[in-house]
Amino acid sequence: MAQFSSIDFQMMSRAIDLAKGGVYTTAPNPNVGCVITRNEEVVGEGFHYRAGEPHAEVHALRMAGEQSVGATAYVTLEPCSHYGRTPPCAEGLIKAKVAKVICASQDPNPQVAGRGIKMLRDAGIEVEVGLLEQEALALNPGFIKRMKTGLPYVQLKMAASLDGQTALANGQSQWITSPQARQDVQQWRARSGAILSTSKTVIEDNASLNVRWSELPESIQQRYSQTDLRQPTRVILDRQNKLTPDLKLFHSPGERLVVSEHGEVAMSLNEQQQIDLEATLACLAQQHNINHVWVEAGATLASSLIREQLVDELILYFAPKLMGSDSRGLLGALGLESMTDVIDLNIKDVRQVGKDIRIVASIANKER
Ligand code: AOF
Ligand code: ZN
Repeated sequence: MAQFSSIDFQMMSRAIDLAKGGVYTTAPNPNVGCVITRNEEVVGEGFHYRAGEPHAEVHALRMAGEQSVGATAYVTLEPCSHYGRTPPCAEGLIKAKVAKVICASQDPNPQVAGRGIKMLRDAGIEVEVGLLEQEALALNPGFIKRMKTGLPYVQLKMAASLDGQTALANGQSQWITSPQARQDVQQWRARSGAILSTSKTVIEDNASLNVRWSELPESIQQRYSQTDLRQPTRVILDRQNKLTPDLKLFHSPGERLVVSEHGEVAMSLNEQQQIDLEATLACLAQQHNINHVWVEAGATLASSLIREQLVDELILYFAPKLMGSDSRGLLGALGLESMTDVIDLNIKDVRQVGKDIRIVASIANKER
């Protein structure tokens, strides 16, 4: 393992911060940042903003100009080696005559996967890999999971009273959580490639399930122009063809993919005659290049996704309310028979959003 200096850590941290500038815009491409230094001074920096546009290294090299000769480049992802929508960054770094490249992690894209590093080394450039690797990998959970497994990263959102209930026995449920929590949801939607829901949820709430500029937090409105933010693709499971054309879903901005017998995504049924969720997610990742799925639906879909170990992260909002056990709970049956099978969570973040509590947790005992 290479020895990295404190300047190295500082510069890679800067590159990681820069990369975050693309969280709402780069999909299906990864978020990547780059800093170029000479004599420990920053001479260039940049990040990837949108698929089809220049990669992080190109922006940083343009800014550095002649000063890239003999410089060190810090990149959060291995520089690419392939002609995609843009020419290979490894070639750009070689032409710019940098002396050293430090990357946080390898690119899991099979078109790159170490070839970028090899190209640089073959050209006599010193390359080191692994600086702040975990932090850099955390920039792109969806891209990495899609490249490595052919499945998207799945975040499941749920909202409930403090005692875990979501609706009264008579079905009344709307607005358990505060407007601030709903604004927070808008921000998560804006980061994701797709929103997954069911025809039941869409019909009950007449939900448009898209990103509404006016409801996004001000910090996002100030930083991004309305036209730059992408709408996630709305993916609706509709096994029984219940969706009707009058629904808001069909009259609001954003693409739609209906999963049904004759829908844009052909459904495959499992043994229980339910839509095969893994096959659906695989189709989204592999045919539609979706890295990151945000799920907003009811207890049935939530339970199935958890049972099938397809969820990576839970985003739970708890409102300071009590609803009692004659209400409906967050999840349906999980069929657990032993305490050793209980789903263990790792809490990643807890905070108050408006009046509510938000918990972000990953699933600890996931087998894949
Ligand atoms: C880099 N620097 O900033 C990014 C990289 O379609 P293209 O040409 O944009 O290529 C996309 C692929 O390039 C993407 O799948 C990933 O492997 C790599 N992304 N590489 O050197 C960057 N965004
Ligand atoms: Zn590149």
